[in-house]
Amino acid sequence: MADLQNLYESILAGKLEPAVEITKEAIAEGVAPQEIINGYMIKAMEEIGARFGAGKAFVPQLLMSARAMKGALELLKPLLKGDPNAMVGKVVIGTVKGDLHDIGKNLVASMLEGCGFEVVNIGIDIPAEKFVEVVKTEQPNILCLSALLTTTMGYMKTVIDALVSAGIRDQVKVMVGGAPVNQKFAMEIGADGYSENANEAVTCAKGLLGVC
Ligand code: B12
Repeated sequence: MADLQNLYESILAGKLEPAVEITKEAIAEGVAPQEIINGYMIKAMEEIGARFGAGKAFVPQLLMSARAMKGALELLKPLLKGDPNAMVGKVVIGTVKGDLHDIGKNLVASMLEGCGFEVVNIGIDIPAEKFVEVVKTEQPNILCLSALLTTTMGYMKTVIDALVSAGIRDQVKVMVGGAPVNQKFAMEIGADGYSENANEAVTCAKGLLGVC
């Protein structure tokens, strides 16, 4: 049996190799990807974040944990993929300017892809002008914005304002998320949707398109 508690410990300790090995074993044993991700991987990232917040862990440790999580997540990504013929809608997703966090964003992207969305993932540290440009060229149904810092979450409003200024706000739904973001904030900045995690992001996205 794959030692999933050890997967949690490995990510927490920033150890890539054991994290990858245990994930491989769990996949071979048929453990559901959602259980691996939500039950162990995200919990480890929450714990390292809490330790960092309490001054008991530092940036290099966050980076090591992020590396271990990303490596293990890479193996699970193909298992989150769904039927490409059942395309529900198109999504552009990115982390806003000033913010380099991308693990949660990439998880949301993978879940959406797995549930039938075509996803254009444009990366991290994205300025408003770039979001506007990509919405014009890709013409997505939904623009997803991610922010993990209290200092960058306000930039989501800058992006929405830029869509308004460019005259394209009514062409695309805007969904926001990230640890410091909540429903109230989402409504205040004029977003159409918010969800707390990657699973609910799918429900929210389908709801915005009226397909559930
Ligand atoms: C890993 C990490 C890093 C890594 C990021 C690596 C990477 N490639 O992403 C590194 C080391 C680079 C980093 C840097 C920094 N970090 Co950091 N980081 C974290 C940590 C530990 C985990 C984040 C994570 O990956 N979580 C796991 C994923 C799966 O969860 P998630 O991101 O929340 O995403 C889920 C939801 O939020 C949601 N979601 C996310 N995006 C979206 C988008 C949409 C549209 C939707 C619908 C949903 C959604 O769904 C996701 C999946 O369920 C958090 C702690 C925490 N608890 O969040 C701190 C944390 C976010 N970091 C923090 C800080 C302070 C920093 C630094 C400023 C540290 C420094 N002094 O340099 C820098 C800032 C760099 C920058 N400019 O961005 C603080 C933020 C505090 C604050 N209130 O603003 C936190 C909270 C740690 C803490 N407790 O203090 N960090």
